[in-house]
Amino acid sequence: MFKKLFAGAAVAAAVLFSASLASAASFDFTSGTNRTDGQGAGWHGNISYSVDGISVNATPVGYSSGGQWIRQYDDHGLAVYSGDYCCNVDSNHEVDGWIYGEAVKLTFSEEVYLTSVSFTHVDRDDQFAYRVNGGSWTENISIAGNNPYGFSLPGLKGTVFDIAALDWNDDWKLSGVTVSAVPLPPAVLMFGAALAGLGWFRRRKAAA
Ligand SMILES: [Ca+2]
Ligand SMILES: [Ca+2]
Ligand SMILES: [Ca+2]
Repeated sequence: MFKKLFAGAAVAAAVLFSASLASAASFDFTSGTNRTDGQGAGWHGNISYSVDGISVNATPVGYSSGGQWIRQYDDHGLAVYSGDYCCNVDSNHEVDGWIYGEAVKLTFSEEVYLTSVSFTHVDRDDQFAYRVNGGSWTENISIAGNNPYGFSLPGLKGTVFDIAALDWNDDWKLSGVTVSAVPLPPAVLMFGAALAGLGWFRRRKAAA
């Protein structure tokens, strides 16, 4: 009896603990590890990754409605190509601000806290700007000496993050981001604990 009671309490405690622990996920865009779109190398309409149960879909934002592509360069990160097949051709295979500010749009499978972003191909004049859930753009932020760039904790809360090169001389590749899960509200935790308790009670009844 005491053993069972202890087991039930342990289950409830485990549910509480795992649900309230904000798990961090680190997305590395410089390798195919954790990639889930299965498209391999080359330019695509989207590229996706999954880490610790959180997945992200990365899509390109550029100056043409007809020719925006995203690519994962091994050892470098995500880059955007945009062109309209006519007059404007993107000669910079990075995320760049020439003619039109390009961006990598990151859409997560759940609401997260974005805690950091990291870049490669960073020069002294490279900056980035971002927006959350389609809101307004931030001011340009200098990257050099600030890479990876960490947001004030707990991070930026949202589901969709655009990381952009808006200035004409900004060009870089997005090499990774870290996020942490948004902890469940106390009501949900209580409900989870109640369910765990109920499960223990049922098992106990069945055993009797
Ligand atoms: Ca580009
Ligand atoms: Ca700049
Ligand atoms: Ca650069």
